[in-house]
Amino acid sequence: MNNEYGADQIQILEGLEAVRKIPGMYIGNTSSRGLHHLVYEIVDNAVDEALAGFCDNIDVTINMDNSITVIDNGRGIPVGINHKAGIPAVEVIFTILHAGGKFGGGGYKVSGGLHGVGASVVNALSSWLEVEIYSEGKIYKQRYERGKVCYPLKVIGDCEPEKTGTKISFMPDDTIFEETVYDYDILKQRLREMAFLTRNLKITLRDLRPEDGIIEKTFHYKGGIREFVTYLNRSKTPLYEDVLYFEGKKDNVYVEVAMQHNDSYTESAYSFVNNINTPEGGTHLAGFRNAITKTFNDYARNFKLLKDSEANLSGDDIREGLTAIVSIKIEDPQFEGQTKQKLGNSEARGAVDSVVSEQLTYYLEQNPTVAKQICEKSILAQRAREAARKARDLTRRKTALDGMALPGKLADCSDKDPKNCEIFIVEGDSAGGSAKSARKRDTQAILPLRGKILNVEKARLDRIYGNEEIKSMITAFGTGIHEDFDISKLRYDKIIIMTDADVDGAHIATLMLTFLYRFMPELIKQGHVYLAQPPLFKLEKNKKVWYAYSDEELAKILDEVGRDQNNKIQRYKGLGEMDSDQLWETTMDPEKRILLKVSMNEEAESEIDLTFTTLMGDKVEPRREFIETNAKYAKNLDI
Ligand code: 28G
Repeated sequence: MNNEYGADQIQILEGLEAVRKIPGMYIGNTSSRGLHHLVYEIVDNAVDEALAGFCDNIDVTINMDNSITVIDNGRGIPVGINHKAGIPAVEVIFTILHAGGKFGGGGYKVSGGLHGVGASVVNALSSWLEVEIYSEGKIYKQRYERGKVCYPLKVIGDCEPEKTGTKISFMPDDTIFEETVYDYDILKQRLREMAFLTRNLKITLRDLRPEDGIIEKTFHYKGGIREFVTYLNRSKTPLYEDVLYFEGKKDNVYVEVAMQHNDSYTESAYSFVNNINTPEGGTHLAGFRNAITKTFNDYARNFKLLKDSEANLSGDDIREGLTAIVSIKIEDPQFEGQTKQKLGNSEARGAVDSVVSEQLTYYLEQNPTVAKQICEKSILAQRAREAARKARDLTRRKTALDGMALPGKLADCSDKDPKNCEIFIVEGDSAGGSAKSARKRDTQAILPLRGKILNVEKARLDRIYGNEEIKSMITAFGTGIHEDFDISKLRYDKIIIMTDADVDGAHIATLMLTFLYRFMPELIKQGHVYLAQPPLFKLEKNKKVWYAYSDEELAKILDEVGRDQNNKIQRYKGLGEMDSDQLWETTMDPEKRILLKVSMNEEAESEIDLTFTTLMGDKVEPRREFIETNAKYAKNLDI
C-alpha cells in the first residue's frame, strides 16, 4: 500500500464503518425510505452543480439489477490531488464522512435530503459504487466496495474535450437495507419536484426493469415553480389566469414565491428551503402568510372593498382556495421541531415578508381585476367562516351542557377503553342494520351513514358544519377537528370504513377519506383509519363455503375444488346482500377479516397519496397475495 494511505486512511475507514453500523443516523432508516434517500443524496449533488450554473441535465436510471446510475453534465467532480488528504478530491468525497462541502454556486449550503450527508454515506451503504468523471478529454474511474477503495483513481479512456460531467452507479447493500427494490413512482414524484424547484434543469428518469419495455419520463420546466403551481391546480379551476410570481433577495436569503387561487375552499401551500420540503412550514411560510394577509387587507381598505365598519379579512379567508409555493435558498438553515422539518431562521421571515409585500402590492395595483376577484372570494370566505363559527359555538355549548351528545344513529360499544374499541362507518341504513346485529357489542360500534357524504373539497365550512353525516362522525370520534383536534380524546382505536365492493362504494370511501384527511389528518398519520374488505363472491359446494375477495381468488379456489355443476357461486353486489352472520364472518370478525390500513406518503407531500398497507386477523396468511392486489386497486382511489 502507498504511504500516503497512512494514519488518515485508518480514520477514513472508521468514518464509513460508523455509517454502516448506525445507518439510521445518516439516512433516517433502512426501509424503503432510506433506500430511496440514497438516490436523492446523489441527485442533490448534481442539482447543486446545476444551481452553481454548470449543469442543465441529469439522468437517473434504475438498472435491471436494481442498481442506480446517475449522470450529470456538470464540471465533473475534481480529480486533482487534495493536499490535505494527499489523495484525489473525488476519493476524499467518497471515502471521508461529511467531505465534499456541499455548497452550491451562490455559497448556499444546499444540504439536500434528510440530513444532507452526501456521497460518502451512499458509498458506505452500497455493496459497490463506481464513479466516472469526464474532464479535459479524459475519462477517470474509481470503484469502491462497501465504502472501500478497490483501486486508485485511473484513466480508462478519452472523450471529446467539450464533454464534462459525472456518472455514478451504485448498488444498495442488501445486508443493510430491508428493502432493495426501487419504486419508480416514488423516485418520479421527488425528481419532478426537484425539476420544478430548479427552473431549466432537465431531469430524466428511466426504468430498465419492466419486461414489456423501458419506461422513461423527462421533467423540464422552464417556468420553475410557476409551472409547479399550474401543475398543482391542474384538476381545479383557477380563479384567474395569471400565476403570480415574486422573486428577490434580502439579508442573503433568496426568495421565490408562486401563487394562484382556484375555486375550491382548501389551501395548498408548500414550502421549501434549499429544495428540501418543510411540511411543518416555519419562518419562511410565516413571512409569506403575514405578507399576503397585510397586503390584501390594505388593498381591500384602500379600494373600499371592505367597509370601515367591517372586520379585517383573516389569513384563512385570504388563503381559501390558494395554491402556493414558497421556495427559499439560505446559507445556514436551522431546522426545528420534533421532526426537524420546520425552518427556524428569523431572517427568512423578514425576507419573504418584504419581497412578497412589495411585489404583491405592485401586482395588485397593476391588475385590479384579479385583485378584486381575490378580495371578493376572501370576503365570501369571511362570511361563511362567521356563519360556521356560530354553528360550531352552538354545538360546543351543547356538548358542554349535555356531556357527550352522541349521535342517535350510533350503536356504541359498551367497553369504555378506546384501545379495545373500533367503529365501523357503514354505507346505508340496511347494511348498518346487519352490521348492528353482527357486531361484538362490547368492542365494536356501528355508525350507519345515509348515502353519499358531502364532498368537503367542494363545500364551504358553513355547509360542512351543517351536514348531519359529518356532524355524527365528529361527535362519535370525540377528537374534535382542526385546531380543536385532540387525539387523546379519540374514542376508538380503529376507524373502519365499510362500503360496498363496487365503484359507488369506492367513491364513498374516497369522500370519507377526503374528509378525514382535511379535518383530522392525524388520525390517518397515526394509523387509526382502515378500510374493510368485504368479499366479492361466495362459493358453496357440498355443504362447504368459501369466500373470495377478488376474481383471481375465486379462480384459484375453483382450481382447487374443481369446476362442476355442484358449485353454487353468488356474487355480492353490496353489503346488504349478506346476512349478519356472513357479514360477521367475512368482514367484521377480527380473527378472520382483512383490513387495509390507510397511510400517507409524506415524502412527496405535494402529491398527497394515500396508500394502503395490509393488516389482517390471525390465520389468514395465505390471503396475502390477494390483499396486495386489492391494495393496488385501492391505491387508485387516490385522494
Ligand atoms: C452524477 C451524480 C452526482 C458533481 C461536481 C463538480 C464539482 C464539485 C461536484 O466540487 C468540491 C467544494 C466546494 C468547490 C467544483 C468541479 C468546482 C470545480 C466542481 C455529482 C469544490 C466538489 N469543478 N459535480 N463537486 N467543491 N456532481 N453528480 O455529484 O468548492 S459533485
